[in-house]
Amino acid sequence: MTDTIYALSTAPGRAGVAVVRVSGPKSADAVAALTGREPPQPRQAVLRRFRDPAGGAIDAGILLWFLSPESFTGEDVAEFHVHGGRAIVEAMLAALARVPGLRLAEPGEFTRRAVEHGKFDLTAAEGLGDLIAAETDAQRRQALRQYDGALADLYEGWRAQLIAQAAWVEASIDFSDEELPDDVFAKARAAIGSIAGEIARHLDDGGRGEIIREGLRIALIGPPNAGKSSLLNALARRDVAIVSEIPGTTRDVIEVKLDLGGYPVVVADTAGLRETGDAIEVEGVRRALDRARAAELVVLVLDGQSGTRPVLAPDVETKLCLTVWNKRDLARHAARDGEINLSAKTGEGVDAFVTALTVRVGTLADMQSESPPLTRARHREALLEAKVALLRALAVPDDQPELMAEDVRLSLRALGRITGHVDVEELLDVIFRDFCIGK
Ligand SMILES: Nc1nc2c(ncn2[C@@H]2O[C@H](COP(=O)(O)OP(=O)(O)OP(=O)(O)O)[C@@H](O)[C@H]2O)c(=O)[nH]1
Ligand SMILES: [Mg+2]
Repeated sequence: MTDTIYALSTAPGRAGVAVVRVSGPKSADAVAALTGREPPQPRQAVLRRFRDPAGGAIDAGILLWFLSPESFTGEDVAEFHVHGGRAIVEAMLAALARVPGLRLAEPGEFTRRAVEHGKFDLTAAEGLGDLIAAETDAQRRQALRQYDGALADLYEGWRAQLIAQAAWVEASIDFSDEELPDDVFAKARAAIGSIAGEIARHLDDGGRGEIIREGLRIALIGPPNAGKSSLLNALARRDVAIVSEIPGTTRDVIEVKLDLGGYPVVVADTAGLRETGDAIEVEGVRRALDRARAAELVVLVLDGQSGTRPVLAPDVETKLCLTVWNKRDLARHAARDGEINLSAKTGEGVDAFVTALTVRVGTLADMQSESPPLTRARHREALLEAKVALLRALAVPDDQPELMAEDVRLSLRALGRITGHVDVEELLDVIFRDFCIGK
């Protein structure tokens, strides 16, 4: 029999309310032990006094009862909403520990049970994790979409189409041409080709989903003393990096996480680019260039007073999204179209810079896009595997349908791994059913 588990579901510490959740077949026992009564009507909040079965009142609060399968985990679930004090929560957990058959949940165990009971798939579970971790609006929207099943629908949709095609390929192994409709094999091949194309396009989305999950990396680069550290401080609205009139002040890469119009970004200040004999500064310049190459976007910060622009390496130049001329309070540079004059010191022009940067970040992240983006390396790996298997299947000659069937099956497995629905039994059942319809 499954264990009955319990845990504090809200963040630990002082709060108005804390929720202690119990899930499993003995949840009703837990309610009886702590309230001395039967569970109330499902999904109806009731006020109850909670006490320790070993004696003594703990608190008064709200009790919610969910009857299997209509609960988060799919099991019987009790929720105790108590006042959010440390001692109250401790006493509730101690009281539950005394109920026979109950144990403390492991991290993620409630969600895992929800997946096991088919409440949602793995991608939705991951979406839920991301939703709880979301710090910006774009992250929240993306996570909610995934929790709502957008990725599961996409991947399961491909899987369903492939299962249908696999059935036709299998049929062409076992039956002669006369017994099958015309062009079965050619049609299956075309359909498999179009799914492979869709997967390839999905993979080739510039990593926008991962960017939103993990934050888009922006590197501030430029010559020494141009004001990169000053600009980072202006963006962060605090003194993160050391600013001085001595060229070559910044050596290490300094990163600040920011919310740019709802998009999560990590802005990096770097060492000023120049030829130098100072070994530490040389290392700083190397790190600056590495950071620029690793970034999605590069901002070139120049001194408007000097008006000079360094030549960038081609691989850095391609990442360049904005050029800013700093020290506008001292000199206004005749900027080219799209370039920005600003003063990191007075703040003049910084808002315009932030707006321009936000537009570029938004374009990269492209939240308006119709199809949901790939969000995790785990999905990327499995999709790549599925794509490679499908491309192999397409290369199989017409007279070897067994080989094609095998590759389609491998791609199905890879797709099924993403949602957690790898199930050969199911696959065989469906193939058989589809096959009968086909005949
Ligand atoms: N007048 C004026 N001075 C500025 C402005 N921005 C930066 N400075 C000054 O320029 C000098 C260099 O600024 P930093 O921000 O340290 O320049 P940096 O690009 O980080 O320099 P390195 O770390 O050496 O590469 C400092 O003395 C700043 O006070 C500005 O907008 N106007
Ligand atoms: Mg600096």
